[in-house]
Amino acid sequence: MRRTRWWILALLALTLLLVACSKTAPQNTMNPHGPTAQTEKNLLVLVLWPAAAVFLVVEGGILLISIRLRHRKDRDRMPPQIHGNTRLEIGWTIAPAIVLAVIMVPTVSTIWQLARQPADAMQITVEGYQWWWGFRYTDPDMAVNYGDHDAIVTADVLVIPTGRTIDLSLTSLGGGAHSTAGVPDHQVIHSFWAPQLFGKQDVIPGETNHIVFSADDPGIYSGQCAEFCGLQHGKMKFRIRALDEADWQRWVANEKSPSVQPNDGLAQQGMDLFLGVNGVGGQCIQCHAVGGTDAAGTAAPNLTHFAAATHECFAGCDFESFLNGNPNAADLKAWLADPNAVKLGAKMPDYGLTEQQIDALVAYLYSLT
Ligand code: HEC
Ligand SMILES: [Cu+2]
Repeated sequence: MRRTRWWILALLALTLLLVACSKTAPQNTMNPHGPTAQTEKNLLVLVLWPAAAVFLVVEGGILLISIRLRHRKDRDRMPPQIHGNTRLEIGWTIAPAIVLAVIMVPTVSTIWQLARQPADAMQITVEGYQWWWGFRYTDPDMAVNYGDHDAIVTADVLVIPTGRTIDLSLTSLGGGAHSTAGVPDHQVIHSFWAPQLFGKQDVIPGETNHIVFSADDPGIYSGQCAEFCGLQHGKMKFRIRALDEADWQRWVANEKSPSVQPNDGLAQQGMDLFLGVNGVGGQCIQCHAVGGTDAAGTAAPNLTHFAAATHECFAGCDFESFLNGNPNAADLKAWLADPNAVKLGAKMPDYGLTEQQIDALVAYLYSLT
């Protein structure tokens, strides 16, 4: 019995160890891809070595003492009892104080360094909802070229240019719906975290925290909410897509333009249903916006360029928008058929759509490139 228990423990330890060797770890703090993550990693490693030394000395000491001074069968008397050792006690009070004082210098200076907000940084507001992320590009040169020239707004995937310093303003905007007083409901604390680019920063209702960062190389960096925020906290994911200058310019030009008018019949039907032009449907526009149409809801992901290649995932990045470059119609159909069946608690109701209506809506949504 004892033997089996040891075996199980040993196997568990081995599993943990092997899991740590994974090569495909997209959220690895130890593999930074930008100066902010690099600075944070440097500090982490700097503190890690003294911490490891302290761990070895303290735990090693405990082990050594308990082995050397353990009770032995043939001993029938207590060993000599000693009380205290002033020199030792003063020593192990002063030593940690010195270690902490030394570590404080690089820690505080790193905190100050990372809190700097350069005036020329690109401004993007991150909006935390239950349970998805929205991104608002608030710089004047990022306004769309139609309607009231509002900011470019996207969801799920934060697209950025490489090498540019980005200043994120983190806001918590609740569950989407608003009370009659205009106050967002379900405002809770989230945390924005993409380990390869930056560490965690809390997203607090009524406050604006900042993350200043940049990405060195083009690529996709995954992130997720890191503060328990309700039922689907675990599926409140996002991706950061860093583009080189040419791709970035193309992306911006596309996002600035209104949604394309569908030219095939099914997509056109979907659009009518979405907007409710024939007296059927029309619920979607209570919450969603599609640039260049009457849909201007702000409680849910902006769908203007839902099918842009960069919008790789939807509904908190829990579903892929494309599979091998083709529309992932199956997942989108399941979503429209009953959002709560595939993401329990999602703040999008089931509208009892027919299969034909769902097909039309899917065709419309995938026409929004
Ligand atoms: C009551 C508000 C509301 C209405 C009405 C609504 N939705 Fe949604 N929708 C949401 C919310 C909230 C999400 C994000 C949910 C999540 O990820 O947890 C969402 C997500 C989506 C997404 C994924 C978007 C993305 O980029 O992540 C699509 C597509 C979508 N809705 C389509 C529709 C269609 C089509 C209709 C009309 C039949 C509709 N919605 C009606 C609230 C609504
Ligand atoms: Cu969250």
